[in-house]
Amino acid sequence: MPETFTNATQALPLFKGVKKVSVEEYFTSGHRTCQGCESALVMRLMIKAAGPRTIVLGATGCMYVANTTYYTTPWVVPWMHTQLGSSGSAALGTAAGLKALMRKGRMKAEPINVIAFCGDGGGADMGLAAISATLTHKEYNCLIFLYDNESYANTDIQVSGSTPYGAHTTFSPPGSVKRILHTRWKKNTAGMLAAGHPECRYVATVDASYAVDMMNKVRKALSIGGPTFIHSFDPCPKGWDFDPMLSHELGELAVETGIFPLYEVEDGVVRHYGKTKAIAEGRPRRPVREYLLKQGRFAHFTEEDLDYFQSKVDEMWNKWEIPGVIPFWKEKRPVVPMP
Ligand SMILES: Cc1ncc(C[n+]2csc(CCOP(=O)(O)OP(=O)(O)O)c2C)c(N)n1
Ligand code: SF4
Repeated sequence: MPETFTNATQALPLFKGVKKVSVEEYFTSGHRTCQGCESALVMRLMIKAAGPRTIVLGATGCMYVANTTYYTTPWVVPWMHTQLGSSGSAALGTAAGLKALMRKGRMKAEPINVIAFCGDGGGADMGLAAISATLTHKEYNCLIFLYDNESYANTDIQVSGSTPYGAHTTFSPPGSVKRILHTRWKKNTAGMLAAGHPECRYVATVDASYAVDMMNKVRKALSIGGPTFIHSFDPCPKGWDFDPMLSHELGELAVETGIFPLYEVEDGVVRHYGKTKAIAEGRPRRPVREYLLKQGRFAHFTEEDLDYFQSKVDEMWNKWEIPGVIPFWKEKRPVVPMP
């Protein structure tokens, strides 16, 4: 009688400080991402946190294309490409396939981590329906990891639902008639998925500038059981037009200005983390201009545009039902006029 596989997960205790992080690498040399690409660091930390008994599935995008040049790959673990909008279905299908094979005794019963990653185009836009469906299937263990470089970067930086207001992309170049072509506010993907999937036990946001926090959230997501979701914030030197040496600093500034809050929602309980926690408890945020003006994609911003951006971030912290996480208002919402 084959051993019956249950929903057991690997025991992945949290790293207590950077000195306790494992030295093994499972995303190594052999990729050709741009210098300073934070998404490549995110891949490296994600799989370092997960460990060797992990299958990684990657939707089309920079982290597929730049990581699988003909006959080379930096992945040391089993890795498979999946279609641009399919990270959710690939995660669920792989988790279900493993479970069936183990139930039938066709492979040794052991908990194997399944991670499917996608970019913001693949996850926050095109693959949102499949991610949503996967987060309702609590009988399968898998993590969907959205790395957010705030554009469809691989096809030359087009606007996505995650692109910030006013950014210069190939679809929204500033011009003399219209200075701001992209006038939509960025989607709140992690908040939306956390609020809308009552049986998903874990949703978190991460930023590789806070590497230990990031790796520990990956470990939590993989060990809690059921489908989970993580959203990372990834400075992209090519798409955002900044000196590659600033990637880490921009990751910090996004958190310190309150633009990208670090939090987790575990079994319905929201916890802010690190500097985001301090902000939620009243610490002043740094002005958004310190973050925006370091990037060429906002070089056309006037004082009015900077004020508008600041006012929208202020709303997140002063008016949202759960600051930085869930954007409902208790009173009728005044419309802030765009410049
Ligand atoms: C269905 C489909 N439409 C379009 C493409 C072309 N395409 C390949 S990569 C890509 C960009 C993906 O953007 P994102 O998911 O944000 O990842 P990034 O490239 O930014 O890492 C696009 C549009 C495709 N591969 N499949
Ligand atoms: S375009 Fe951006 S996300 Fe893509 S490899 Fe270059 S830095 Fe990384």
